[in-house]
Amino acid sequence: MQFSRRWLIAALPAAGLAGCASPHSAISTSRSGLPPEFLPQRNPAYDRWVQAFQTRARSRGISDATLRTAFQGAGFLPGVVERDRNQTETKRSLEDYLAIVANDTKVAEGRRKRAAFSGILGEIERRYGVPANVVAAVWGMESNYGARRGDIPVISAVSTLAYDGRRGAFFEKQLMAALRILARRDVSAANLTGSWAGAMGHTQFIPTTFEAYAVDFRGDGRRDIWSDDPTDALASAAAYLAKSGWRSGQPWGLEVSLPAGFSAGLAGRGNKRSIASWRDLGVRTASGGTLPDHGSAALLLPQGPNAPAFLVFNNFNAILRYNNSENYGIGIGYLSDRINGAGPLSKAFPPDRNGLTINDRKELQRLLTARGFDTGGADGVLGTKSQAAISAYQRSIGVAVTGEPSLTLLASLR
Ligand SMILES: [Ca+2]
Repeated sequence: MQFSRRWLIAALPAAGLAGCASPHSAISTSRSGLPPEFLPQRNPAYDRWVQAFQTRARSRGISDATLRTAFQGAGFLPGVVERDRNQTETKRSLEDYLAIVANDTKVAEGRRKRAAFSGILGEIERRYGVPANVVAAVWGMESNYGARRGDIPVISAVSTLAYDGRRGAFFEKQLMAALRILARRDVSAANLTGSWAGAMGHTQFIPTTFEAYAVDFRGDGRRDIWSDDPTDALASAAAYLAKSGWRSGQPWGLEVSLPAGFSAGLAGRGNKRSIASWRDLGVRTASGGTLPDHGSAALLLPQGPNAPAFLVFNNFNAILRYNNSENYGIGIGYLSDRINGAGPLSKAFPPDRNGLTINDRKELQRLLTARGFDTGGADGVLGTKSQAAISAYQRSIGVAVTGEPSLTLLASLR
């Protein structure tokens, strides 16, 4: 893909990819109604843009009937522009990222889903060669196993972004693809929904990705990644990975242990070596065993040599075609292993720059909340809500207001 989906929907709070945004900042997308900023608003300049666009669409073979259906009730969504302008590319640490996207709740739900859909996941594995636990992990990562498919009308969202112009050409392509999806009757106009940036359904495919990779698994004539039945969506995720070079029977990678004094300079996806070479360098499995050989591999040290280390094989790159972020790739791999029954990572992450471990941060959040300074949960990830709570607490006890955690602050709460 030319455009990384991570780039497109980074920090996306509206649906799916919850891991990129603080889980506490998610907007409500309940069926009972969208927030007002996601309802069409009068905008004559947008309307003129749509008129001109429709001429371009007709010249590209989109019928009047499709255009009428697509734009009926569609309109300018101010909330979409606001999200697009305020995207903060927060580079989360792997530890924080995993605490959000692959925590114990996500693992338990993944195990339940894998069991509940074992029949269809097995069929998908036989057809595409992508294991059930990996497909389930993608499902969990993209839409929290279908719980967050996105309720924002795609035509309105992507036409607003195409009109707005910051990434106009890209979103006009998405809009054109969305119209072809409607023309093909994969989905009705009313059900063509997704995130504010047009990522759709269980798999959070943008329209051009849908066109390239979505499949109709049962052959009923529709590629349906939106409905409660996730069959097509799960098959589409597997088809995408298969087309991205997934090799059946091979793992994505594994956590490894490094010998004392190991040179971090050997890490990086560009530095592939044979397994024999990694073995010679003293790299072992996390439990100290001999490395398995699945072809050449690269070593990833997302938080340096004193934090969990990973060796990644060819299939890791297939995952990155889905979403070009190493944290995402490790997140999928780790969650898929956990869904398969594996335990947490062997090596602990070192304390953060303030000297706090994740357990310290969770305790801090619990204690602040107990004192009436709501941190919005105690996941160990200190987002804007935790910072505000720390600031309010600091103000209340008359110390310098920094919003930054510290061991002293934690001790004062105990
Ligand atoms: Ca179908």
